[in-house]
Amino acid sequence: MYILYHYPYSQHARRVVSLLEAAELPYEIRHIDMEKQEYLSPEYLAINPNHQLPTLLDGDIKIHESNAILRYLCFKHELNDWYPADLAARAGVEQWLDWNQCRLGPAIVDVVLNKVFMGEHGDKAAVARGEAKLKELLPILASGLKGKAFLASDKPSIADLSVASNIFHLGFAEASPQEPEIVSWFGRVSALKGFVASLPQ
Ligand SMILES: N[C@@H](CCC(=O)N[C@@H](CS)C(=O)NCC(=O)O)C(=O)O
Repeated sequence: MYILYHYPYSQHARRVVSLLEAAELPYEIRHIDMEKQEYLSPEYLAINPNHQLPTLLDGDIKIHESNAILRYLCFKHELNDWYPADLAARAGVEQWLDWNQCRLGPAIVDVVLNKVFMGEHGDKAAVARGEAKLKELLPILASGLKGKAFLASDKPSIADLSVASNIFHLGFAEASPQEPEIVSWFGRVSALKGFVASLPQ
């Protein structure tokens, strides 16, 4: 039984739930209330000194970094549909996983954290910076999806779960992308039962 330190409004934690649910892996949620700053508690810092969600425990193995957790689960359970062995498809999965962390993710955090979750304490300059970045990045995602059902092949992969968790997050700021390729791809990911099960109630 896996233990997942989780908060439903964490896009990083939700992507792990998407895969656990899709692959029907047994897990138990340990809810960390971010509003109450439980991620800064000494108990949680002993589990993840980065004070971030998610963290996955598999017996003595403790993993932080959401995409690393996705890869770990795929390796361990040979989830080859979600993490294809074919070199070209694998390269696509890796590319979009890293792009999501390094490029898209920070822009999404700038916008959603500061516009929505920080309320009146939000940093308006960060919102503007994030919005400007999204103007550059969303067309890149749209162009990557041109003529394709999913990011790396004709089947959904962990890259789709990872990127879609961020695209869903933009909805909180009423900033969902309007590019037709992203809209139709997001519709396909939104029909996946694991993705549906990860959404906050
Ligand atoms: N690179 C990390 C980012 C995790 C992350 O930023 N989690 C947020 C919640 S969505 C968090 O815990 N933030 C609190 C903090 O950074 O102190 C991952 O992919 O797991």
